[in-house]
Amino acid sequence: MAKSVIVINGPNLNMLGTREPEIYGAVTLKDIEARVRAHAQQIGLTAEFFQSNLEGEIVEAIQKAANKYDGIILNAAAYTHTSIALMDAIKATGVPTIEVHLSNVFAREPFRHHSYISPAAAGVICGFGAKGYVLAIDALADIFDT
Ligand code: CA2
Repeated sequence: MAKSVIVINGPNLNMLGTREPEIYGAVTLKDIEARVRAHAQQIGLTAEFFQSNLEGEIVEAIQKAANKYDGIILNAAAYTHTSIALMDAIKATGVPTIEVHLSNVFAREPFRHHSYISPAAAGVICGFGAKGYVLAIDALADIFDT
């Protein structure tokens, strides 16, 4: 059976393409989903998508992934820098998780340089815009194959 991936996006990412294109690009979340779905299919994976502005809903989505998906791609947005709950959820599921950020968080304000997600993640991709999600699919495919 094809390995499956859930792509989880956090707060405000539903507004992509409408504001701050100089930081986050002009693509919408729907565009990103279409690109990721197409690439996943090309390499024999399936991808599903979830976005929420609420921390608890994201915790629940990560918990539910434990018995349903083989990998997680997570852009926790601002919760990256604040949420011990998300870190604990990722550790508890044991599902390989790739942390993605559209922007290069290390070239931005110091408060964006710390991530609670990174210690629980298999790897981190940042600064490549929407392409980062596609790279994360390839990273998970490599993990699945090893
Ligand atoms: O670069 C990323 O992907 C971030 O996760 C985006 C978060 C930010 O808090 C992180 O430090 C880095 C912010 C997402 C906000 O998304 C917007 C989209 C359109 C318009 C305004 C905000």
